[in-house]
Amino acid sequence: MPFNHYSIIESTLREGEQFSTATFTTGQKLEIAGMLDQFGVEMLEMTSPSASPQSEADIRAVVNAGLRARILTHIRCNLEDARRALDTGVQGLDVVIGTSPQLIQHSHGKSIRQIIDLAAEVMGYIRGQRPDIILRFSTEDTFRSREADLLRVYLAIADLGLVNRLGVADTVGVATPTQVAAMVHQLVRLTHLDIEFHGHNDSGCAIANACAALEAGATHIDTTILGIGERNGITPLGGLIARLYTLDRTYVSKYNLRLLPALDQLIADTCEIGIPFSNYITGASAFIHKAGIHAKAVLADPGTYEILRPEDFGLNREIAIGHRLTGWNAIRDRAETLGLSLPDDTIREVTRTIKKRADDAPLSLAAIDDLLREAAGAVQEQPV
Ligand code: HCA
Ligand code: CU
Repeated sequence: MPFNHYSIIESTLREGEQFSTATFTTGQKLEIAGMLDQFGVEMLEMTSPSASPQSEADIRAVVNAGLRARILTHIRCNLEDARRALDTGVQGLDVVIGTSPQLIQHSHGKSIRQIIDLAAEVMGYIRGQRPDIILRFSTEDTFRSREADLLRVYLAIADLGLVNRLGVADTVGVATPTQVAAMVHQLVRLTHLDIEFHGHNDSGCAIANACAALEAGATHIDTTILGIGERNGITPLGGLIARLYTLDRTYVSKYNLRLLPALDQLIADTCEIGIPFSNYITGASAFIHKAGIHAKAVLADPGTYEILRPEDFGLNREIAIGHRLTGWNAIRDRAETLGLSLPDDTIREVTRTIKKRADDAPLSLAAIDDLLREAAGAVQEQPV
């Protein structure tokens, strides 16, 4: 069962750094890495040391932080990048080269034959230098590459016997879950190597594609916190967790789920973006129930309208009651919370008042509490 032994390659410190408003200081990188390590992700991917002097120094700083997570860096397929990356002491190298006609033409200009020869040279060099390193080879823009080209490249690399993992990358967010499953399944069947999926979210399939990859036998999924990355980003860590949790909570029980809100907030603050209202688990309205029918059922059993339990993430549910869709069960629950025991008729009357007033504008909780207390006073004043 792939869901029982998959690993997260958390790429906030690589793909995430490519997000429009992300520029992490060394201190911020250490903080993010430390919190992700506590959360329990298995691997942290960092920007190539070839990107800038600070990028190189930051890898060394994170490598020396003594984290449990393995530290990887992400490099282009060339000897110079490989040499610099090996020098940082990382535990893994993620090597990538474009194979789609678009990238062959406009990125590196190499033929498929030349790609295979270069990759063989680079993989051989890395393995020769560090027999113990975790080595991954990935094609960039996998899903716009010709299938025959991909198979030639992947099989040639697999046959070298040098890499631990093959990566497939939906670089432009164009793949469907069916296409991802077919590609991953093919690689699992043909190579028996670990398979990684990296998916962009341009057309909204990044989480579904990651799930399809796991179902087809992928062993590693790339994520970033809040999904930050190039353009509108990749599979978000919290979204992947929500997807897997709702299949079976045990699939994510290895992670410290209560740290998720702090992780999302840290990146929202660092990148100066808000957490979207629609965000998985940590969006402001993720656990707010509103309509009277929903509120009644949730008060009886939260499982009626909640597939994720907020308390598992250190969060609370909220029942919104000051609006025209409210119901008297929710108002009664509020009265009970206030310690007021009111007859049902009175509760129904207060509910009618709230609905009427909320037709003009929603009522605050304080305003509702006042109405309930007033009603309680009136009830007490009545002769017995
Ligand atoms: C990039 C491209 C990449 C690589 C993914 C991978 C992509 O920014 O270098 O190495 O698996 O989306 O293709 O992020
Ligand atoms: Cu990417």
